[in-house]
Amino acid sequence: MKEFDNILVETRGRVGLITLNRPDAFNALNAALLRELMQALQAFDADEDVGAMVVAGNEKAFAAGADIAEMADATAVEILRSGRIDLFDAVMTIKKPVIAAVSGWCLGGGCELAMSLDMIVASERARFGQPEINLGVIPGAGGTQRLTRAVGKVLAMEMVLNNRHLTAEEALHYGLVNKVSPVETYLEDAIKLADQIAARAPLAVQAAKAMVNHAFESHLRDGLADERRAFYLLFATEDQKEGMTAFLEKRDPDWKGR
Ligand code: CO8
Repeated sequence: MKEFDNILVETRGRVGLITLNRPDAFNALNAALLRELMQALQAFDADEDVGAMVVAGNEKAFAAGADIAEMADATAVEILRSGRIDLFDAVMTIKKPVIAAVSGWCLGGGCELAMSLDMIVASERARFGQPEINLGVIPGAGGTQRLTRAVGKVLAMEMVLNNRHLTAEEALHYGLVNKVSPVETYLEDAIKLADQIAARAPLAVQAAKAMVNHAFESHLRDGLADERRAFYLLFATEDQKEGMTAFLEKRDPDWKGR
């Protein structure tokens, strides 16, 4: 993959690892970083040797939000035309699972980015918040919507209206994160989780991700009908035959992604 200015990219086995790399600004999400992040996610999504991805920051910050210096003087029309927020929407087009590995500050657009990915492994030092109210604005990339679905109305209200932060343990308690790990191991734990998923039947993993996400956007009856169609369709894959045969033959399956 090509070199980037604001992110680092590498593979660990079948896991694509993207590290946000603006440490001097707590990984504040400027437009260039967001564009590079999307390019890297899309490149890994298209790479058959990658089964899942991890997006990480560093120990002090996953990301402290959108880059305030870049936005401070913008007009409404400039912000609209810049397409920055559209880059968050583009994350939703990624088919393979993406796990956020979060330590330190995970604020504003950083929290919105983590929530727009599929799972979150947090270090014990992670702090989640939507502090936009302090800047005279509100979350603009899903904070009022995804946070409310994740933690419920009253806590989301407190976080968005009054800048209440969540510790990692609180985030686990309220269902915002999957797991809290020591700061020394959170990244490896996120990669391990991604690695386990990357070893599973690829087409079934992608269908499963799509259907869980679908649950947020559809009525139950429509979601159930779409899930059933995806289930039927997987019987057209070689991996379904292999998975069920391997179970009956009491051996490990050999997934082909076909
Ligand atoms: N944008 C730009 N620079 C930042 C940001 C940021 N979000 N956060 C930190 N920095 C910079 C600081 O300016 C400072 O730079 P310098 O050393 O050059 O002065 C450096 O990072 C270190 O920051 P501090 O000195 O403030 O460090 P502290 O340890 O005292 O505080 C905090 C750390 C608490 C993280 C503090 O920096 C802070 O409150 N940051 C801002 C958090 C915030 O308000 N985030 C929300 C931003 S708005 C947003 O995300 C809206 C998203 C909408 C959609 C997305 C569109 C792209």
